This record gives sequence, structure tokens and C-alpha cells, in this order.
Amino acid sequence: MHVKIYRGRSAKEALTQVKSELGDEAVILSNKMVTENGAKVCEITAAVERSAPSRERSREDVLGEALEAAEWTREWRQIKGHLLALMRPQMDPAALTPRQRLSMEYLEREGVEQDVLLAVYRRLRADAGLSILPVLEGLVSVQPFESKKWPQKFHALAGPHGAGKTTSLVRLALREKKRHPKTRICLVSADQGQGKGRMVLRHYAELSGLAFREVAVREDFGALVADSRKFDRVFLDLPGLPPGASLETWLGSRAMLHYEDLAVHLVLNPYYSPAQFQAFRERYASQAVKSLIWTKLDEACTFGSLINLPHESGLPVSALSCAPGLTGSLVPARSEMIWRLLFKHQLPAECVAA
Ligand SMILES: Nc1nc2c(ncn2[C@@H]2O[C@H](COP(=O)(O)OP(=O)(O)O)[C@@H](O)[C@H]2O)c(=O)[nH]1
Ligand SMILES: [Mg+2]
Repeated sequence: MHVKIYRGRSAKEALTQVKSELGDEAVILSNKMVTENGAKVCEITAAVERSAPSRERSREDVLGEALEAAEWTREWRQIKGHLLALMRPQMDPAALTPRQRLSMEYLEREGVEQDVLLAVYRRLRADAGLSILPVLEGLVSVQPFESKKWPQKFHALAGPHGAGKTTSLVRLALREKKRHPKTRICLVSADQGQGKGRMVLRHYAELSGLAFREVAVREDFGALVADSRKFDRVFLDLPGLPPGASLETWLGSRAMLHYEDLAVHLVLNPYYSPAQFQAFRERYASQAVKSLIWTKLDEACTFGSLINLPHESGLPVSALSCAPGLTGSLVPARSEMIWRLLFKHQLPAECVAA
């Protein structure tokens, strides 16, 4: 096995070096922020099996590689001691097979929360032959953002400031337009406080020959619905909400809360702190929210939140974004993409290629 350390100003920069030198088969052994000449840099230790046969490896092979990489195991044990011994009394490490235990330790290191680990533990304990992947697939559902899977005409993107709502909205609309050129699309800015986002939307609507509307007050949404026979798909850009505000209240005040042909998608970055996730979960909790869109995956160093949030909210993941550009950087989610991110820190191939 060939092991090498890469450093870059961002995880993306370091990953690009890994990919160009070691190729797609590289396994990420560790990923951390370090200080170099007084500046914070992302340091990635990667390895590649030089003699590995070039056959398409099964997902269990990929998982095995990640779990058996001795370097991270040693490093992690030194830092944390034996994880399961420290965990709640409900979890008896002896009840798991060594590989199951290793999988649990890996998840802990990725930032998967204790209550999720407990749910995983319960499933694994019940079946010694059970691998971690089907358990995770049971915890995180996926509903790819494709027109067949999302019949609603109205799609709104909600989430914190800077999460990537406006760019994701444009990307979803452009993707739809490219795949189905005849689809009549309308972009809607409901982001009254954010002049820039509104201008970006209007600009892209004009450039791409899409309709553009605004929703400011309660009556505007009703007018949009009345006018919506002209459109097959309507994408709405919602504002980031300040502390104390709630999405339910905001949607209610625009007569959007109970509108059946509307799906709201919550746009989040995977590297928010647990406290921020908690605050956003409360602020954006709503029956109207139907999926999660993860953006800025290229800037994350660990991916435990990709398991935590879907498990806690019960929401499926609909799309993943891993670059700031507007074309090809956002892809409909697939289950495999989630576990490749988690266990290999590998961004979706379609996304990287963009
Ligand atoms: N690196 C990276 N940047 C992104 C991604 N998605 C969005 N961005 C950038 O994040 C910034 C904020 O995005 P914007 O859509 O304006 O966020 P909003 O405030 O939620 O509408 C912009 O500079 C985007 O280009 C992504 O997946 N990766
Ligand atoms: Mg915006």
C-alpha cells in the first residue's frame, strides 16, 4: 500500500491533488485541519493499493478498505481510547463482531451522534452477519431530485443564509431545462431582504429564457398559483431566516404552508456545528419540508451529519452539491453517493467531473 500526505488551503484543493496523483481508488485515511506557517490548511492522508486488480470493486470491498486502514484506527484509538467502552451502558461492545465494532468506531470518528450510533448498534447486535451499509441505508433514505420522483409543480428552497439556496435553485432549473427543453419553468424570488439573490435569479431567468416572478406579500403567492397554468415547474428562492423566526410562520404568512402542490427542500452544509444543526432543525421544522439538499460537500472534512440529520428528521436526501459552479455541480442523490462520502470521502463522480 502506498501512503502519502497532501496539504491544501481547502479540503477540495487537497482532494484534487489526491485524485490527480493517486486516482479514484485512493482511500482517505485521515482528514484534518493543521497549522502550517501560521495558516490553517487541510491535511489529507491518502493511500492506494498499487497492486489492486482493476475490477469494479463491490461496495463491501470499499467498506473493507476504509475499515482496515490501520493508520486511522491506531490514531483514533490513541486519541479516544476504546470508544464503545465509554459509551452508554446499553451498548455492549462484546455483543458485536470485530468488524461491526470497527464500523461503529468509524462512524463515531466521522461525527455520527450517539443516539444514531445506538440505533445502529441495536440493528447490528440483532444480526452478527449484518454489515453497516444496509443499516445506514435504512436510516438515510434518498429521493433523487428528478421530475418523475417529485411530481409537485412548486419547489421552494429554504435554509440559512449562504447555504447555497439561490445557486442550487438555478442549478435545479437549468438541469431540468437541459433534460426537458420543453418544460416551462418559472423562477421566483421570495428573498426580499437579499437584493443580490434576487438579481442573480432575475439574471439567470433572462439568460436562460425562463419566466421570473416575485413573492413578497401574502397575495403574491395566490396570484402566482392563479398564473401557474403557464408553467410546468416553479422554483422559489426563500429567504434565510433570523433567530426567533420559523419557516412554519413564514410560509403561513405567505399562504404557502398548506399548499399541496408545493415541496420545500432544506439546503444545508454538512459542516455546521451540532449547535447550529439543532438551531436550524428547530427553525426550519415544517410539514412543508420534504427533503434535504446537501451543498458544499467539497468543503467538508467529515460527513457524520449526512447520517445524523436524515435520521433525526426522517427527511430523504434529494440532491448533493460539491462545487460552486452553476453547471453540473449539483446532482440528484443516490444512496451509494452517501456511503461513498462517508466511508471514502469521495465526492459524487458526476459532480466532480463537472
Ligand atoms: N464550494 C462550494 N460552494 C458552493 C456550493 N454551493 C454553493 N456554493 C457557493 O456558496 C455561496 C452562497 O451561495 P448562495 O446560493 O448565494 O446561498 P444562499 O444565501 O443560500 O442563497 C456562493 O458563492 C455559491 O457559489 C458548493 O457545493 N460548493
Ligand atoms: Mg440567496
